Amino acid sequence: MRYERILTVQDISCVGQCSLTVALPILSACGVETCVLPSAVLSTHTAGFSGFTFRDLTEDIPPIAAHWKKEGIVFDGIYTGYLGSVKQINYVKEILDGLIKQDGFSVIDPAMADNGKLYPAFDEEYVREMKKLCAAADIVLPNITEACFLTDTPYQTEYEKEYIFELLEKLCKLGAKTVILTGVGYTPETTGVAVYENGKYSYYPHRRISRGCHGTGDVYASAFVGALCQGKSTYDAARIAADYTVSCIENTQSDPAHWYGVKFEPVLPKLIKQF
Ligand code: PXL
Repeated sequence: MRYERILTVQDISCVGQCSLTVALPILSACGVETCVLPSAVLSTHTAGFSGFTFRDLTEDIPPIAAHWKKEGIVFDGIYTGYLGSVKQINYVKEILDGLIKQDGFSVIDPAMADNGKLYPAFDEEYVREMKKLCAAADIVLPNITEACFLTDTPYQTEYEKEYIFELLEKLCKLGAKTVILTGVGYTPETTGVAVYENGKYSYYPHRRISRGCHGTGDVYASAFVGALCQGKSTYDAARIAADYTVSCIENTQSDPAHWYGVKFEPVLPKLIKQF
């Protein structure tokens, strides 16, 4: 079995089943050594809770990175999610340049928006900096809302293939090598993931579950990176992550009290079986 060392940079939302509390268990289950760089510590995530605490860890990043450099620590890949500040995005860009192996990879999930809106903590300046980070990425993994913000495209809930193509091409023009666009549905009952690699478009449709769930973007991205680290092709990793995310939502939808995230843990054996 392959054994890769990944660095994931995202926040710790202590409660809420997103970001690091999702990435760590999923990547570990995929057999990946997972090193973490927490971007911030929050009492909960910001989507639906109010009065959450937020401790920004931006200024901890340079000394942590400097220590790793001194120790000669490098990573096979980096996967970033929710980043707490504009300055932090710049620090992550420096890490991409200095701490990833020469043939290593970067997966940037520009976790900043959903359903046509930016998350509460973010503004236009944040989007501008995120564009630069995505430009430096091997793989970007936005949902449609994030893709619209990154490419200055008006957000639409209904669209044809041309609209999706335009988003994919604009994202590649930005500089990203490969784009995985999630939440792409051409019919009311389905959604899916569009993969754009070396100018080639492929699409994996899957079941759309009407109940929207928080944290599914992080579940998806973590399973995608895990599958990639197991040697799966980009398309297969995108497919495996989609099937896993759907199973997590199915495992949660009958429990209205569990509105803040998905019960991804009991479904992990299903993901591991893919490897
Ligand atoms: O799942 C994305 C995410 C991660 N981290 C924090 C969030 C969100 C989404 O709202 O608030 C803190």
